[in-house]
Order: sequence, then C-alpha cells, then structure tokens
Amino acid sequence: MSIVQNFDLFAHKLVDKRESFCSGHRACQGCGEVLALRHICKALGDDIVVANATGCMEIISSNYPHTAWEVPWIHVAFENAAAVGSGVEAALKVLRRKGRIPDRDVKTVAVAGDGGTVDIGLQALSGAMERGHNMTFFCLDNEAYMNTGIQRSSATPFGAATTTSPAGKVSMGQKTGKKNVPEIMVAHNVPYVATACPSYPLDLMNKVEKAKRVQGPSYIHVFSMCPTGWRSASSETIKLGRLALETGVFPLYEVENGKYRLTVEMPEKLRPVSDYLKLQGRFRHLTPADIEKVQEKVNQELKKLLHKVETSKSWLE
Ligand SMILES: Cc1ncc(C[n+]2csc(CCOP(=O)(O)OP(=O)(O)O)c2C)c(N)n1
Repeated sequence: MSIVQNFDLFAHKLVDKRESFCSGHRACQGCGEVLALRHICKALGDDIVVANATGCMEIISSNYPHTAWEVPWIHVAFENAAAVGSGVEAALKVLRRKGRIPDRDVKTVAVAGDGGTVDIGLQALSGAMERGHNMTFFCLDNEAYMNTGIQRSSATPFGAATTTSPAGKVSMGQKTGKKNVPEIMVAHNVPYVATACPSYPLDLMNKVEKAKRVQGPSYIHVFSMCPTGWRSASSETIKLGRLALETGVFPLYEVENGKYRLTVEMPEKLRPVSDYLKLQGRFRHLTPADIEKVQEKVNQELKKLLHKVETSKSWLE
C-alpha cells in the first residue's frame, strides 16, 4: 500500500519531536484513541491551547493531582469543546492585539470523542466552524460513548452491539448507520477537512500539520480503535485500523477548499468487510445476511466518496 502524498520534511523529522502528551496516563492497553492523541500532539508542537471535552481522553489524562498534558489544557463539558475553543481563540487574539502576550501564532485546538462531536457537541461545533475561528477540531471517534460504559452514539456503525444497542432476540445491535460528520463539515465550507487513523501515523501527522497551518477552521475526524468497546484483542488495534481502510470501512482522505483527495490509496481489490468484522466481538452476532447489508452500505458510501474524488480531479489544478 503506498501513500499518495509526498511526505514532507516534518514527517521525516518526526522522531526528534518531543511528546507533549506524556506517559503515565491511564488509557486501556491497545487504545487507538490515545495513540492518535500522542501523534496529534507531536505534530502540533508546544504552541497550542487545548479544550478537551469530557470523555475517555480527559478521564485518563487528568486524575488529580496528575496530568499527562504538558501544554495548556482545559477540561470542558461534554457538549462545549468547540464553544470553549472559540472563546480561547478570540481571547488569544485580543490579548495579542493589546500586547499582553507575545505576538506569535498559538493554535487553538478542541478535542472530543464521537459523542462530544457528532451528538451533543454538534451544535457548538457547527457554530464554531461557521464563525470561522482559527481552530482545529479533532473528533476522536471510537464509535460509542466508551468512557461511560459503551453506549451507542450516532457514530456507532450499523450492526454493532453496545449496551444501549444490544444484540439479542429483539435487537440486532445498532440499527442506523454512521452520521457522516466530515461531510457536514465540508458543507460548512471550511478550508480543511480530513479523516485520519493512527494505523497510518505519517498520514495522520501530515494532516495535523496542514490543519495547524490553516488560518481558519479545520476539522479532522480520527478513527480510534477501542479494544474495550469493540471487544477486540489489544494486540490487533493497528491491524484493525488498516483493515478499516483495506475493506473500505474508513477511507483516508482530505478535502481542501472543497476538493476531495484520497491520501492513502485504496487497494485495487477491497477485502471483504467480514475480515474487519470478525476480529471484533461487537459484531459477533451478525448473520451472513446482516454482514451482506454491512457490505452493501460500505460499498455505497465508498462509491459516493470516490465519485467526489474523481470529480475533484478535473478542478484540482
Ligand atoms: C450533559 C452530559 N451528559 C452526559 C454526561 C456523561 N458523559 C461523560 S463522558 C460521556 C461519553 C463520552 O463519549 P465520547 O464523547 O464518545 O468519548 P469517549 O469516552 O468514547 O472517548 C458521557 C455520556 C456528561 N458529562 N454531560
């Protein structure tokens, strides 16, 4: 599998980068979300302020009196990471204008889980994107409310069993499909939207670096594998992220000023979605007919995306 994008110097210098999200946090073994956060922090560097919605990443990083954060960080409510980020960004602007802080770029960053983004945080996110704050919003999508005990969110995929979309005689797990928030962000006409996954760390970090350079709002939706909630082996975390791409479940792309581009090539022949599903207990109950439905939905979504990528090519230059 080749990465379409040329790596920039930043990525090559990656090993020299200091970690501003440090060890000693309490994430589960094999947590994809915390791995993504480490990559994100490495790529962002020190000149950032982070507004972090309540959720796994806040809980595991800030048990009083300890903190894993070595950059300015604010724990905010479940619903308002984007609103607090907006306020921070506006305040930094004013303080800089008044000469109260050094006149250098400090990026405001908001971080939330899928619940804090696609459900309860969506209104705040939409407002921040529409107002055009110079802020990057990261959705760390582990596809359920994991911190509070694996409840479904509107990012939970079709068929997945969670405690509030259980699998049993009367229910086959999540009945709805994933809400496409990257697409909702594109509809806000923001300069930069991307999907990413810690199984492709250079692709992820290049996107973070790009988003940081945008003078305006940007959004990165990060697929975050979760052994605890997905009932998968912690040793398979990276493999699951790769399988998500190779089966077409989670393609990696970016949308720069409305132009779609795949950043990691899809394999010529996609693997069957069952290769991805069978490693996860949350899909264990699915019948062959259910799996067929999942496959159809994946094919459909991918087709729509590839069409956008193709039509963008004609106006890329
Ligand atoms: C208004 C409100 N409702 C419910 C909660 C309880 N709560 C805290 S975190 C959370 C789930 C977080 O899920 P998600 O955003 O997906 O992040 P994850 O923990 O999966 O990383 C919930 C329901 C809350 N803090 N505030």
